[in-house]
Amino acid sequence: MQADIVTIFPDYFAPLDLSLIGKARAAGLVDWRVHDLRAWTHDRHRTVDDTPYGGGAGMVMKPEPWGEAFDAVLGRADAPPTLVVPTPSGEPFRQATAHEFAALPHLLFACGRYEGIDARVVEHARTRMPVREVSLGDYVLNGGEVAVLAILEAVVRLLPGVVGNPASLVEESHSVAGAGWLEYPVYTKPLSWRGLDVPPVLLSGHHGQVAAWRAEQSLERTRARRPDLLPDTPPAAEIGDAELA
Ligand code: 6GU
Repeated sequence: MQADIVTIFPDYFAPLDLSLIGKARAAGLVDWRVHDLRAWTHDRHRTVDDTPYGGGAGMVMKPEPWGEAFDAVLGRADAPPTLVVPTPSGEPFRQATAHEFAALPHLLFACGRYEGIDARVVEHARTRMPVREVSLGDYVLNGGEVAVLAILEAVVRLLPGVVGNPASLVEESHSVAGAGWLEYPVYTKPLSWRGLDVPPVLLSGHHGQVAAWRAEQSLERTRARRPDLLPDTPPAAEIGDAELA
């Protein structure tokens, strides 16, 4: 997989080399290039923003540097990449989105800042390549850089050979979390720590009971923290043991 990242803060991406993703790069499984948007400005001050038409607070990123940046990336590629634009007004970025992106050979990330990028940039880009505007959640970051770090980590760990033990990915997708519930709590040694004991069922050696306990914990957590993930939450009493097994 190839990734191109266009940003006014290239330094944000230096830590990528330290991570799991850095190892994947060293192994030739992924490569990325970070481009400074200001390389495609032509004025003395290397201006990338301007005031919004229609008025309002803040600044908007000018279209011209973005157009030239995309021209440069497209010009070097045999086939158009998929443009990924992180924005709080995008579609939700989910695990399913990470799987979709992991199947693509080339991603181009556009990191906006300020109040966003002139809307014509995405409009024009759509005539040349597939575009995905994605959001990490219902809160506002100052720019796309942190979002791209998160997206890349979610995507690259799905590439064959990146995660040391592929069984952990399989387990993940077959797990309750993979089914759309939150993950159950996990424990390791010591058995007793600061007066807190590991739940005895986990020591029982009874696989069925362990699985049922984990499913129940997942469901309870999901109900408490993310009820939106459950289709139509019936009252607790209506959920029988059969459903939890
Ligand atoms: Cl993807 N970008 C920005 N700037 N803010 C966000 C976001 C993305 N997701 C949530 N907030």
